[in-house]
Amino acid sequence: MRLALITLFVLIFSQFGSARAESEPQISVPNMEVHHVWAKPNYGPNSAAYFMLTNKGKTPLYLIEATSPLSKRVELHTHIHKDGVMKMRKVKEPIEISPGKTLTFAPAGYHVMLFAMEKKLKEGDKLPLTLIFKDGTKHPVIAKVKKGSSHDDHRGSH
Ligand SMILES: [Cu+2]
Repeated sequence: MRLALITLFVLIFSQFGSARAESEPQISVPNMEVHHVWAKPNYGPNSAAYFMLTNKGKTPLYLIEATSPLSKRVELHTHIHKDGVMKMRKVKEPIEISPGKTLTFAPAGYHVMLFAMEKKLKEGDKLPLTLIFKDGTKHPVIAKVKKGSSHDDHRGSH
């Protein structure tokens, strides 16, 4: 009886563990957490990646760059409304994340733009990315490739 209870407990606990896995942070250091890292399948040669970054420290974080071995040109982008049209724009200044705040990279907002990829991403692929901060720290993450909802297709032009 006791063994059965323990087995049941282990089963429930491991189920819980696997359900949580996707939202578990990929970066978990004293001053930040990064989770929900994902990328779009390619539409043409380019793709875009997204994540959520929480500043758990007491000073602002500044994201300045992202890199990937699958793209020679990676830029941090955002969308702006100009003359009634939504356009992508390269972010030249560091992206500040205040203490306690979470910054969400998402379709139609901030995104990591990957140009001229060496390999087309398809659903289920994994895309390695490195996030680089103003203080020189670099954090590797793996984006899971999946489709977003249809309205947030990343088809903007440059
Ligand atoms: Cu872009």
